[in-house]
Amino acid sequence: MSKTIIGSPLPNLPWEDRPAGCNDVLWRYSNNPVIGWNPTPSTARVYNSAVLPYKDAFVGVFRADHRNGRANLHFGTSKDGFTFEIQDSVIPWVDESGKPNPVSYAYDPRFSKIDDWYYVTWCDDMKGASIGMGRTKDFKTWIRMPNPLMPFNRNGVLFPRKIKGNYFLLSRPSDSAHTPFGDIFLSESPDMIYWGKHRHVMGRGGKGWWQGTKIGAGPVPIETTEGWLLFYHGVSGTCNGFVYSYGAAILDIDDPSKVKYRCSDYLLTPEKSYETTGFVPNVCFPCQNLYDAPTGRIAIYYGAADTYTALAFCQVDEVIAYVKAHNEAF
Ligand code: BMA
Repeated sequence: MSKTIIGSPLPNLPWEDRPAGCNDVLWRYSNNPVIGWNPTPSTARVYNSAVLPYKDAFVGVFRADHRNGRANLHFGTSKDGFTFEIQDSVIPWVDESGKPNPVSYAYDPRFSKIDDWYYVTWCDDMKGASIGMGRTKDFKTWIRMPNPLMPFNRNGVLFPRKIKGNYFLLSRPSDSAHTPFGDIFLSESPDMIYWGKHRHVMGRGGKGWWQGTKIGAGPVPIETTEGWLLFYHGVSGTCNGFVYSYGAAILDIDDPSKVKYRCSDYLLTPEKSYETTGFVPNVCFPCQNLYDAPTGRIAIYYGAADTYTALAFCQVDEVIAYVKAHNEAF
């Protein structure tokens, strides 16, 4: 048992114990990838996707690259968190009056439940890459909200509850292309419409090179007794292109712009063939985690090689101990 995660039980969390002989903090699911090439008639690749518990099963918002190469979001369901029924049509966004309000493209969704609403954030087209935001209560009516931040920006990630009365959003200001820079910033809002009090949280760089080019928030942060546990991706610029790994940091519970601990080493880097080979090689891109608070078990969904959806597992106390033991302040 563990009392570290402040949250609900999820006894049906998709899970596999650490394999014998493995000493890594994070370990991969032995049947990865969980989603492969051409998963629905209209989609070539589904990856960088987000799954949440719903009743005694799961719901998800999936990044789907269509056969014309353009990305959009599809809704899907799962009984066990390992196998998915993904709709072949895109999420039909409407405005507050119910009028269709489609996106021109959408990718890298994060999915969070705050009070009675399920919120989606994604990379949206607002005359260039920006943060999109929308919400639903029933996975049938999807209400597109105003873009919270100006372009260019990506990796918008909401905190799962208000902090001192305000909503909080992490983001990564960028450029309109494949951004060769990028730090994580924080904004807050009283109503999910007006966002301000922008501040810097974490910069790229440090002693390790895995996060030397840019970083971006991954899944919705997990509330723990040590602070917000944030998994985030870090990018290294090699002579053969970008390499995406992911690591973790712990942010102050009342003021998440303060980094308490940040791990100098990655927790997972492209090693397996489904991570090193695909549409874009050498990419591990986490977008969502699920957890079971009483046992401290965490499952992380990550995109692999911009082609596959994969799963990794860890235990919260081990991750926190590792992050503290490898803390690097910068
Ligand atoms: C980023 C995003 C991600 C993608 C990654 C690696 O800029 O576009 O969707 O996984 O690049 O290609």
